[in-house]
Amino acid sequence: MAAAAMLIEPAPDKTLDAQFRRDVLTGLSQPRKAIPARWFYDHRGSELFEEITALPEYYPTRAEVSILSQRCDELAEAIGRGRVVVEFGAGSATKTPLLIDCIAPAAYVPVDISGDFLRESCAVLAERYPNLPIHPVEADFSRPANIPSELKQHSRLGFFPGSTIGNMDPFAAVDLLRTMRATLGEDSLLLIGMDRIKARDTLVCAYDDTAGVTAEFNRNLAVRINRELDGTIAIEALRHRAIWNEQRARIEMHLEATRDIAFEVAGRRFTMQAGETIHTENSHKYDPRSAATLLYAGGWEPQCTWSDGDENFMVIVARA
Ligand code: AVJ
Repeated sequence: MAAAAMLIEPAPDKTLDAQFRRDVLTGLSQPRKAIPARWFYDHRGSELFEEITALPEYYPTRAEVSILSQRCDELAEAIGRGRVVVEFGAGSATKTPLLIDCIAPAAYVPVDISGDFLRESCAVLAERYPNLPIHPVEADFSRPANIPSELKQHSRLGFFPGSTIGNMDPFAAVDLLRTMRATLGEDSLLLIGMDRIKARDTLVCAYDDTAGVTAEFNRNLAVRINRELDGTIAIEALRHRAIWNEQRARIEMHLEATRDIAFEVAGRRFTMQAGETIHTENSHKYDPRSAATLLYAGGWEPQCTWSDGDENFMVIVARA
């Protein structure tokens, strides 16, 4: 049975390094250069993202934390106690405890592709919650994952905070929501954070801060390519751009060449003309209706939606 199941599974994951190389080379070979946003998060990139969350212009983290802390009673009522929390992405030290404190879960299952991030966040939580069973799963959460079988008798709550869903275009987001439903199973709930559509200036400033941290975060992708893939990209010739795409309701980040440049990556040669960009991130924004439509399409029925006082951000509980 196990052997037969293995035969029909897709080829095992290539190593992360090989995936990075493939995504960068493919992305730089397209007529419109683009690299998936997941590759921002090397060690330095994760540090820079932490810094971003504390910037005055970057409202999403503060807004989400304020919802989770101020709506604890309502969250507990909507979710109930004793569920198994399955967090997609290794938990953040600030958000996960807010959830655990209000719903007293039966166990905590962080799913993350990076064993390092997993170990780190498990260690922090184990210290804080010595009686909470923690079952880390090292896996790509965009594929169906197996929840440890000893937890099967509990219903589950998927936890997907931070507006991470915003990095996906709606097609991929619906795919991911359906995969989460398959991972979580019958009777499950999903607690998801989504960033709201708002004034263009507020959005652009959140992704183009005056301290230049987001610019460094964006350029760090090129630094990583140079280091890990033998790249020769002239970092100082790349300018950070944050653009509001009104039609698609998303912030786009790009690295724009300020002059004609040529470089190598992994032995291959690429050129950029002045003004040409590498598209490095999409951050889709939703209003309550478009959020609900996305969730329905992904197999989830919204039950409750909460926003912060400024209506910057939404936290939604949906049921399978
Ligand atoms: C982690 C994807 C939610 O889109 O706001 C922050 C990443 N990029 N500043 C976002 C990010 C630039 C962030 N997410």
